[in-house]
Amino acid sequence: MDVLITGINGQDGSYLAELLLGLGHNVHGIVRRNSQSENQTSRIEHIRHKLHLYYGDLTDFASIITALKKSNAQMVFNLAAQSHVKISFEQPVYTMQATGVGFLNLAEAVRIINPAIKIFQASSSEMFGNSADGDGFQRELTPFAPVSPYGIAKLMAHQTAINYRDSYGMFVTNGIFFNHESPRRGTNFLTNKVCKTAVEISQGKTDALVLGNINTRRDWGHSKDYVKAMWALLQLDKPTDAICATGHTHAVGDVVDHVFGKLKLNREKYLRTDKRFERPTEIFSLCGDSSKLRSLTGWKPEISFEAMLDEMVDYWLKELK
Ligand code: NAP
Ligand code: G4F
Repeated sequence: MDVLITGINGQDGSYLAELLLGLGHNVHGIVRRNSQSENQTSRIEHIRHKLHLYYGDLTDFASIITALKKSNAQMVFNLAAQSHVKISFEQPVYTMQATGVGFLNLAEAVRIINPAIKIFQASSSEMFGNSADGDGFQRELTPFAPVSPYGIAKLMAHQTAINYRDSYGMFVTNGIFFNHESPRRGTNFLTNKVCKTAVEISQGKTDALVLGNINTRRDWGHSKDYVKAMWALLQLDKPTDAICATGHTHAVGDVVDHVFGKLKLNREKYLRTDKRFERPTEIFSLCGDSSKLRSLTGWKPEISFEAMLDEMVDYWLKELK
């Protein structure tokens, strides 16, 4: 099968490409032009010779049409987005264009070219804002109440997906994904910032880890597990909306404690906070109930929070040696 991945050079895109190549599919991807050419394929360099890549951008309708036509894809995974919540406050308009309208461009291009193409949309737990059920979990029917430009843009895309399903009978599935990480995570996201900086401290290269709010809680899983859920969702007979999460929540401080503990670093000595890393509005606690996904597909996470952080620290110990 020919499969197209937008955001193929991102954290999830690179793991999904590996998974699909392993299953024997022809993998196509959209990459953005960058003035340093190695940046545009930095996470997929090791498999680049097996991929079919097209320059494009979700804000450029013509480039999506070209990629759909050239790839002849029967499935599209929309993983491209301006995906950083804090940066979405600094670039709200671009975030709406790329993360919100970008999905509309893709859905419309598929409708025009071949409405039988199946679409996976990477929806986000950020759409819930501070909304939760009485027991503290977020579920598919928990009301959405986003508190960031990114969350609002993702909700636009999410509702557009449902509208294209209802209006045109298209196969468009929303995976409502909670935080997921790996050594390939951008180093300006919390987990990889902590892992990389802690290793630098342990090697005497820097003397502080400076964070924003350390009391917020997230449901953190591993990207490698979550791309398996994306694939499983598109194998179902019908499109749906489903949460992908571990069901366990940890505070930012727990990430620091685990990583500092592994490297034998003293939290009081090296951890500082600075308002510069806080957001204008914040989500205080995320914890997802993925019962629906688990019963529909049999998916379950295999990599624990601790094993994931250990892998990330080991990656940086090797990389920064
Ligand atoms: P990521 O590492 O930031 O990757 C995003 C990818 O999108 C990158 O390859 C980036 O290109 C590309 N991109 C950005 N703007 C684009 C545009 N206008 N047109 C085309 N491509 C564009 O994100 P991720 O962690 O892999 O996440 C994948 C998707 O899942 C995203 O949509 C994200 O919002 C969503 N999501 C992620 C999480 C999570 O915790 N990771 C949770 C819920 C939902 P470059 O490589 O050139 O930068
Ligand atoms: O790692 P984060 O930046 O991830 P955030 O904001 O939860 O968003 C991620 O998960 C979403 C799913 O829920 C995705 F849709 C989205 O694309 C992205 O992948 O921050 C995690 C927590 C936040 O509460 C943040 O305020 O860590 C807190 N934090 C504290 N200090 C920090 C920092 N976050 C970052 N990035 N940098 C800090 O210095």
